[in-house]
Amino acid sequence: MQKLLRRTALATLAALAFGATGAALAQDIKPRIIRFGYGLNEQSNQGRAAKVLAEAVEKASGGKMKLRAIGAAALGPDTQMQQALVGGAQEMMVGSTATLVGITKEMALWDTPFLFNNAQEADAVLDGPIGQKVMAKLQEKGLVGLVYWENGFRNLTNNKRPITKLEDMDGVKLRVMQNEVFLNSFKSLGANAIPLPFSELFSALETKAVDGQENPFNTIVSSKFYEVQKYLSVTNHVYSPWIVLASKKWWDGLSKDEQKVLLDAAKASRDFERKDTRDEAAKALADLKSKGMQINELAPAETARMRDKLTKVNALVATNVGMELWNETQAELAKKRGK
Ligand code: TK8
Repeated sequence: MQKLLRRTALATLAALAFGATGAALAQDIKPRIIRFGYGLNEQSNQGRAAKVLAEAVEKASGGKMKLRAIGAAALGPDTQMQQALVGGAQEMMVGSTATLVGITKEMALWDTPFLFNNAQEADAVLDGPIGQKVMAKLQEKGLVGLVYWENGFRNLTNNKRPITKLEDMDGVKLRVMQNEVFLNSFKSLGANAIPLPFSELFSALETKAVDGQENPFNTIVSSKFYEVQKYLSVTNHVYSPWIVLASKKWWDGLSKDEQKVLLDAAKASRDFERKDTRDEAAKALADLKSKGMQINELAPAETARMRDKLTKVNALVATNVGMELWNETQAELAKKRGK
């Protein structure tokens, strides 16, 4: 009986495996090499998810579509890759929505300080109608958005002093993303905000060209910022998504089957990435402490003061993304919060 069961199970597995390849064979899928660029290194949440994406594409296409994940900004910083996608010189990438604002202004919505209170709100809005509407705007500009990944809630590191109150930000030379809202946010908090591409950040910290930076725990770990930064202040001042993009020029030449392979694989990578990122973030503080960082959490009253200062930039975001989208987002969040 045991044996019989095992044989049936094996036969089923074989049928499934054959079915999968059979289906891939029957589909309209051509051999393709896909260059997929990203900014962090291979041993990061971004790198791990890129690998999962590559495997999913390979499997679903019966080995015909090969996604080459190229990390550490070897294909250039986010903005350079975006241009390569628009021009059709590169097929795919993952990067920050914040650096996309120059192409699609609606992406600035995600730069709103303290927009989301937790990851569940972020998932719901990003994967829901609002996130999809913002993503669809990319098409007019030569890009196709597939899914949002989690970069995460951002926190401050620096070498000057622990940030325990608003005034501690005074004059801190802080690297920010190349993005107007981030630049304005940190200026209004009193920092000396300096926009730089991520690929230049580690050496800017190392050479003390800047005092600090802000990124989620995961990146502080994977990019080894703890080697060149003393203080970590937990502010959670904004949630940053990453977005998986394809060149529209290239995408429009794919068959429906090929597009489906990529979209399904992108969704699988998203689900993996969010879980992996959250698991890692939950352990990161202990990890960073053991690596010698001095960590402090901002007192609620100080967070409130920071929040207060930052509401100034909300008007800027609203103007950039359009009042309609802004109001719709606020209404959606109010509904989710039961207000
Ligand atoms: C990686 C960047 C990074 C972002 C930044 O390419 O620039 O600080 O948080 O994740 O997109």
